[in-house]
Amino acid sequence: MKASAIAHANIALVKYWGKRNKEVMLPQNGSISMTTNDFHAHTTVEFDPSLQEDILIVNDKEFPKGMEEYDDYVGKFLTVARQLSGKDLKAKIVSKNNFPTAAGLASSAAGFAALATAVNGALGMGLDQKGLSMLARRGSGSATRSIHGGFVEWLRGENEDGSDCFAQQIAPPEHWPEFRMITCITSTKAKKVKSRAGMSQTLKTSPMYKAWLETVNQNLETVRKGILEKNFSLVGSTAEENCIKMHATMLTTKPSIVYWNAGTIELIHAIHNWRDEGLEAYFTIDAGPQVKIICLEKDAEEIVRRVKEFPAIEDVRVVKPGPDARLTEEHLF
Ligand code: 2P0
Repeated sequence: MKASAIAHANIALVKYWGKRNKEVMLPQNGSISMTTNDFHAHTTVEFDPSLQEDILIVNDKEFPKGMEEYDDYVGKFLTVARQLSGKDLKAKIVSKNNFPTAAGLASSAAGFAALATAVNGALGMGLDQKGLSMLARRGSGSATRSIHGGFVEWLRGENEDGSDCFAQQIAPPEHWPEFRMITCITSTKAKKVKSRAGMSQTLKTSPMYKAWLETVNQNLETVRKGILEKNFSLVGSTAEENCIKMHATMLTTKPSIVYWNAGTIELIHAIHNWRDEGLEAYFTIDAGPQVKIICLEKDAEEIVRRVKEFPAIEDVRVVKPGPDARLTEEHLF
């Protein structure tokens, strides 16, 4: 009843921002992402009849009952896993990320994809990737996509029970190995507004949210087609447009949500200028200040060189399409 798994963070090209059902974790719209080859969570879980309470340790820090990380995330997730498996046992969970947590780098995506994969192994639930993506979704929406490697679409679905709301791979990593995202870390501080609270407030108060929903399906279609045809300009430009639209809904939320910092804005201008000069790069930004520059392998080195000239940039990591979530024999305890 012990298993370990590794899952990689994903970066969305068409974003998820808003739920239509908070209980079952259903999104207002579909989304598309690239699973990275680098940023990952490594998680070990053991279900143990002798445990009185769940134990959760992330990056060497314990999160007991009463803390948001346990109560609103892992505790709720374990309740779902226990219902599905029919095994009412307490668990010890130890997880480590190789990237900054809560800084707009989708740590919950990698974390819950790894946890769902490990729980499935530990409890012998026998879920396939579709089932795993639905289980991961109950922990965090974006985790749905990290079950698959490569380029992935999380389907919105129509059913209220979430039975048609899961992720599927558009293309494996080998399909487009030249695709790159350059993650530019402008701050490693935890963000002020967590995604979950932020998206809920946006849905309630942003006058732009309706326009977001009206145009997102077109973006999904374009990016899906662009990935299959390996049309870099189409994917990059649509991803950038989609990101700006999502941030427009955040900025117009009441009270306003501004995830960007000065370094973020500096890079946006720089990327626009580089493009005018013929260096083809686009950006995408999530619920945090980091800028992910979308480019092809041939331009990555030059872009990294330019990014490093900005004093505001604390770290630069280049990622490419990465693998599926998977079990590992390497246990953390
Ligand atoms: C995304 N983000 O598609 C978007 C872009 C942030 C901005 O998915 O409440 O941490 O756990 O479902 O998955 C962040 O949302 O939120 C996210 P919950 P999650 O990557």
